[in-house]
Amino acid sequence: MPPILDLTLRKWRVRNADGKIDIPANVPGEIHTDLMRSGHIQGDPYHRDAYQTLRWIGMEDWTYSTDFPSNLSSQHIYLVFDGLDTIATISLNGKVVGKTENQFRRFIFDIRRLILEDAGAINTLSVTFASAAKTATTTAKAYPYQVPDGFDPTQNGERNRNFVRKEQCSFGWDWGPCFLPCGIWKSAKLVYLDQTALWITDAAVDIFPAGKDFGIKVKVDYRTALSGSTIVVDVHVDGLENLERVAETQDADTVELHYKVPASAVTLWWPAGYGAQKLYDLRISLKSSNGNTEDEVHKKIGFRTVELVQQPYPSQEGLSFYFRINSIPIFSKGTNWIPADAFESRVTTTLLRRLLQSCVEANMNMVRVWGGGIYQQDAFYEICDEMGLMVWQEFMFACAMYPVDKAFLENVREEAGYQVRRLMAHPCIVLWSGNNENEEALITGWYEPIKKNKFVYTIDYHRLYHETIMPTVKQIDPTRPFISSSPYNGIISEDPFTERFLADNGNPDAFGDVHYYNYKDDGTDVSRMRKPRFASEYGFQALPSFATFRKVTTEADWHPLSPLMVLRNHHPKGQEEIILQMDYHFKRPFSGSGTSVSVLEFDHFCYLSQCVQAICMKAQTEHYRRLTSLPANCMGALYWQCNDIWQAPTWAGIEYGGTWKMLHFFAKEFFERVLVSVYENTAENGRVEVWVVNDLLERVEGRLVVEFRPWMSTTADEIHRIEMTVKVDPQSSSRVAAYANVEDLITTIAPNSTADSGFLHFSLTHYETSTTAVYFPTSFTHVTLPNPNLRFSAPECKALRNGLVELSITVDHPAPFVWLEIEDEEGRFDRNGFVAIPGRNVVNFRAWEELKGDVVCVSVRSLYQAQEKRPPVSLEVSVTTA
Ligand code: BMA
Repeated sequence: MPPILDLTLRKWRVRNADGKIDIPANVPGEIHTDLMRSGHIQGDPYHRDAYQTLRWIGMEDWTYSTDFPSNLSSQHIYLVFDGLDTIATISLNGKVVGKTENQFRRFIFDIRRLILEDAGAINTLSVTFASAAKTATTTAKAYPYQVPDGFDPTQNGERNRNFVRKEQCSFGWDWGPCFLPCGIWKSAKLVYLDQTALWITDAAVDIFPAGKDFGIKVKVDYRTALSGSTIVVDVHVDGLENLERVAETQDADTVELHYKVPASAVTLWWPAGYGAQKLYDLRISLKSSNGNTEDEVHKKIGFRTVELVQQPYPSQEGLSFYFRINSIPIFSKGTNWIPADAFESRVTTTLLRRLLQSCVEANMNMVRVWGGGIYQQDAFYEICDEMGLMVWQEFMFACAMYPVDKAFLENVREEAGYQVRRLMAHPCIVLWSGNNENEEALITGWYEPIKKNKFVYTIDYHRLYHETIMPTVKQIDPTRPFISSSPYNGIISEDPFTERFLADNGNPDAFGDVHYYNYKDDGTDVSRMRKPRFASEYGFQALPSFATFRKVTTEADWHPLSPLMVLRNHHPKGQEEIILQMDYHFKRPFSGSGTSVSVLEFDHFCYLSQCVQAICMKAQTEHYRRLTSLPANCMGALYWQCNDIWQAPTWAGIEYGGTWKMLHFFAKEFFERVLVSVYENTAENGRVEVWVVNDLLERVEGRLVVEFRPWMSTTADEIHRIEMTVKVDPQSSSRVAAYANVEDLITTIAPNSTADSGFLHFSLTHYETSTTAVYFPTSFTHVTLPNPNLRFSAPECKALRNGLVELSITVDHPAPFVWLEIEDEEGRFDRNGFVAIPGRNVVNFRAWEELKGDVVCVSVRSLYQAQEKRPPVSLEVSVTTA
């Protein structure tokens, strides 16, 4: 490794154009967090409508500067930026070194001729970031024709984002604020390269199937000032001591090596739920033949094969669309990932680990890194590798048309190449996808100019995704699947390359993936939903918990339709839609339209919005899972959206900060590998169908017990039950029972009962495990619940050594949607939003780390509380450590 100077350790300052603000800065970091530290942003930028008043920051130019001594002389001196956000002019000692316009590229400049080397001389380095919003507008204006930017005023953002290669949602999105940060957002360093040094600038590692075995291709780019010495490259994989090298090529600054790895020599990497995630340490070292100098790079790799199977069926229209890993078809279960913060410097490895751990704990095996955000930091993919979370990785283009002038395409080509080389060693990545929804926008004419001249935008689309990104990806990473967009209908032929554009065939559900949203109809009525091969987006909004929302708002905002609430919900009519969906299922916790409610009513509104979101998402996800068997053969359910960028009403299942919404607890159940799923088939006169979905590679055979429990029951054994034997083949779904309608179902089990008098509980025992499901036969608008008299029966809890706390709740009558909240303690419950039954119900709280306080406040409520407008039952729990 040549000597380096880590520029992140230098003292930096940042100033605006007129120098009125001149403050210490952080590298890596961004302007907003610098301004927060200096007090120029007072308070939390996420507070209320602060994001609107802070918009001036994104309109200014900002100059970051530092200095460094000239204490090293070298033949070459490189300045390396791993990320500049975004419109940057880099100067050294007052002379321009270079200009960059892409947040997603790494830049290396040879600054040898500009550096001051005299002893005692001080070099001044500065990076000026021009306003991305202003640049976007100027560039768009100068472009020969209009390129629709997908702007929606409800998102309270800036225009023309499509002209700047910058995180698209930083211009505002339907779930996120517009801040437009700028800054040196990744590491920065100087590399001194002299005659005795070698420097690896890039190392791309491709693991691919080679017949029944694996191949490893390592491509190393390096720089050196060595002359007359050959470069020797060595690749070592821990545990695979005798790698067989099958080819080697060497150019002036590149070496490419191919190795063969017998399949029998490796332990495979598997997605979560299918096996272990074996990772191997790979070391690439470069040496000069005289042995004096060297450099090395480490990567963690895994061996697995990945195929995106798009094959015809013998007797039906369309093609399959599913991932086959190590020859096993996998039903992809998971969610869509957005940036975890508007300010990336606040996204720590700990936060990423908690969020991704939350995904695995909810039985997910895939996350889709959506194309409107950022290519995630290395830690994200390392954790996904470790946890077995497959990644559907998009290129950062979303919901817009994009320019295609030469400079833009060249910029994108560099970006795609860099990102693919950076990420391709990760076994977790199973797909590259060109963009989010741009094909749908194009083909179905989302924007006016497209309707007027579709040819222009179709040719542009082809240039960007088919002629620029696709060949770049295929050349570097030829075996990993690539699709040009999501949603996508596949291709008609490879040669000539011809896409089956989304609207160009009769049955879009029979090809590729779909995005489906329907906010108008009852979100639990699956009869209107699509029957796709793969559902890569679907969702409903809910509020964050009141505890979370309260932190960034004031009392005046606590109304479902308060101006602030409506402002922060960036989805048009989002609040009304939440209320509409609530009306299908529950009694409103307030009277009237929601413009004036009490604090308690608003608290209940937050809670109820989460109940609604959870049941709608459960219904839709189970619909896709039931379709796993032919004819639909649906093989994926990735809901919108995993996480939140701030505290607002959004589609997220996990709040900003990491608290699980009710949806995420439901996800844990609706993604279980063996699922009992009950639904009312409204297309068939309300027939109630009981299904078992089996994701396992083995047949499920077991006893299914169905119990009816009256809401008025006061003891745990006041139930009616029937039992049946079920058998379900591996990796399939099967209808195991059907009843003419809800009444038929109820009276079969409990002869004198009615649909509104109780609920059903299903439990399926197979081998040693059991799966349970709850079914409410009617909407809660019709049910009168008795007061369950919720209480905690354990005033003092023991924290077990692994950070687990056992809490118990006692009720007099069954209580649906029992919801626990814990204040100021970071962790998650093992279940939540469940039906408590008379007697003691145990819930475990597991802290992410050590439990901090010995007194924590836990509150619990149920639907009864919400509808009777009673406060949640709160208790201070003193935790003793075992
Ligand atoms: C899809 C996504 C996002 C959006 C979400 C909710 O269109 O791709 O762009 O945030 O729906 O509207």
